[in-house]
Amino acid sequence: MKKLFCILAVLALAVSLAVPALAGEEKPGPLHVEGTQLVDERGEPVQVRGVSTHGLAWFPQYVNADCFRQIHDWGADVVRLAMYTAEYGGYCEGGDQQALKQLVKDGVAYATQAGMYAIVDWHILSDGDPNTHKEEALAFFDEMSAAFAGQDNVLYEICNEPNGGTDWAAVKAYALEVIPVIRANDPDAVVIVGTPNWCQMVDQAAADPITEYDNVMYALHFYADTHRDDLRARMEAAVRAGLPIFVSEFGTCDASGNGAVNEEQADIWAALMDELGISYVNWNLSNKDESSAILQSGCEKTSGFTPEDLSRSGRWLYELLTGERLPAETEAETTVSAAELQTEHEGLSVDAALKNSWQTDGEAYYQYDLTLTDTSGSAREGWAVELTFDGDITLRDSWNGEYTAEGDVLTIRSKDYNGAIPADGAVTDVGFIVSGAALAG
Ligand code: IDC
Repeated sequence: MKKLFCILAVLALAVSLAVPALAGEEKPGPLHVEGTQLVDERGEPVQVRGVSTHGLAWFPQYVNADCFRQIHDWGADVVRLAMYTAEYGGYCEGGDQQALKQLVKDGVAYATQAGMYAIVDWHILSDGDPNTHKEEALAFFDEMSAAFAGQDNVLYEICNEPNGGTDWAAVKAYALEVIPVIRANDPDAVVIVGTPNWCQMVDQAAADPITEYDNVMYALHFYADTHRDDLRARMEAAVRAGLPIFVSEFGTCDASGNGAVNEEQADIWAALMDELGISYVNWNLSNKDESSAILQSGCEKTSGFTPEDLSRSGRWLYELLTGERLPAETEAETTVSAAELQTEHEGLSVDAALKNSWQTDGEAYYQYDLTLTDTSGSAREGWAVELTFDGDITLRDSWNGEYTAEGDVLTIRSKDYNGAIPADGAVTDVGFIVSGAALAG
């Protein structure tokens, strides 16, 4: 079992993310696809960059005029409106369809006011094959494309991430039914089509692209801490083979949407997308307690964000979009260290809660409490867990375990009095204090 967690304490900053007056509120003009490239009305290559909402049903509060304007002021040209179709409260599985459609319409209106493009995203996920809810998709896109027919700034993403063995033939067949419905209302709109295996198999689309319609692009999605050279090579090869790619979703962390933020890999991806002129959209605009969220989980604001409101992922995105560095010196980002926590036994879940943290003499101190819970359904005698930190640590205090600290790894073994864990039972009151170098962000 493997669990990742990040420990991040950011001290408040008095600086506000007030925005440079950028290009102004220029009206975004129509986009077309020429060869592999998105182009503007003059046929000049354009690259649009921006951010995706989280699920509209769960985080509707960020669909507001001030929020979208601020994102635009950071340099974003596009907002993706992610409407889940299946997951809890999804459009096709019990969600409030009227409310969700209204959020999409409001989102498009706010994006328009802010001078941005909007992507209407039919966010399939656990419903792996877009044909599962094809009838609802046809009706939805008919209604949406009729509503936005007169607008140049709306793009349609007709199936977020085909997965679960759905092949390109099935996705293509679906696209060939949905595209004409959109075209009937909005003849020139750019349509983004998902590709198999969570939008990684762009090679399959490149081998058999849609030739019946123009202005079609193909989605590639990546998560920087999971997908690296292999997927970059596949993206590049597909572009060389003539496929127009739109990275309509990517994360700076791992594919779960959580885990460690990998700025280094994210930078490599951004450089390649820039080089190839590929447009991209970052996941996600929310304060959910997960590392892909661009806002700190404690931030309750829905606009007017300041640097301390941004998560590590948010800071990366802000710097990328604005081309500015956020002030680091006052920030004392006392990371300890994204720690990786592993147990030696299958079926033992480890919850490490950060109870306290402080700094003394340039060292950052962290106090944790662990709860070990059996999930295997069988009793065990004795346990051991291993935590790997970002940097070397020194063990300062510990209780109710045998501890060994070596380099960046802390190993904890049971004492004879707390080694037994009954089936589905738990051990608590295991804890420690470690210190490490405090890193300036
Ligand atoms: C994740 C969210 C998470 C949510 C989950 C729902 O970050 O909060 O609980 O969906 O199942 C994708 C998907 C996107 C995922 C994201 C991270 O398009 O919906 O969001 N991800 O797992 N593809 C690859 C990663």
